[in-house]
Amino acid sequence: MANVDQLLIVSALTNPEPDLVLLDRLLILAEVNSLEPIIIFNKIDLTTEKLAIVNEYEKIGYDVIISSAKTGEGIDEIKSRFAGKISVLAGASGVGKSSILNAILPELSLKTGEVSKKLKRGKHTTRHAQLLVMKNGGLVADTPGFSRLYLPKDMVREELGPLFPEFAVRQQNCKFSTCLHNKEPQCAIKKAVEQGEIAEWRYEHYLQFLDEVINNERSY
Ligand SMILES: Nc1nc2c(ncn2[C@@H]2O[C@H](COP(=O)(O)OP(=O)(O)OP(=O)(O)O)[C@@H](O)[C@H]2O)c(=O)[nH]1
Ligand SMILES: [Mg+2]
Ligand SMILES: [Zn+2]
Repeated sequence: MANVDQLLIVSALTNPEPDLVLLDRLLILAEVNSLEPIIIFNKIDLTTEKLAIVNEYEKIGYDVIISSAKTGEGIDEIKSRFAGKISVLAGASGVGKSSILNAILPELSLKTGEVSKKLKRGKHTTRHAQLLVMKNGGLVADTPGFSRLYLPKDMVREELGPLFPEFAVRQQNCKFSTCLHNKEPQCAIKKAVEQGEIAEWRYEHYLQFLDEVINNERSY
């Protein structure tokens, strides 16, 4: 889709469980494509157990909104972000993308579907991306949920670290300017992970993505 301004990355706090690998991939995708990322943690009516995750992304500096399509919490906030912009909602199936849009504009009557109790996943209710006109002049695309997403094939290893904002502000303290925060000694990123300043899962995802990027480099 051309001329998209912002990517609203929707995750449920539970049912389905948050997929933080997918979230971190989408954050990178937004950054690489110069889209403003906004993280929405939906279904706050179901649990308050996962607030540490929310805090972590806020601490990094991301724009985070907590919402419930059911109680209406955070819905006005999301609505206000649509004004005058082209937005895309993305995230796993069943997290509530279509439900959030219905909460903002009930006339949309978008089809929603229950999360499978057995598989603990959404049922891929939205089948095609759909561009919707909001009353405040925004255009929003509802998209089908997905769980697999690859990093851009032309990315090179040095590009990855700076796309993690909490790495970007620390990497000048690594001993080597070319540090990939992997096996190198005196790495400021690894130190920050050990000291609990950077979330372990963010660092683990970084290493996983680094592997992927290095494999892509070989086949490119
Ligand atoms: N309790 C609760 N349920 C919600 C909330 N948002 C959505 N749901 C429910 O979660 C299920 C999935 O919602 P959808 O809106 O279809 O999810 P989706 O992200 O559009 O899913 P796909 O179209 O498959 O990608 C439905 O049963 C909704 O009623 C919420 O904030 N709280
Ligand atoms: Mg949907
Ligand atoms: Zn380093």
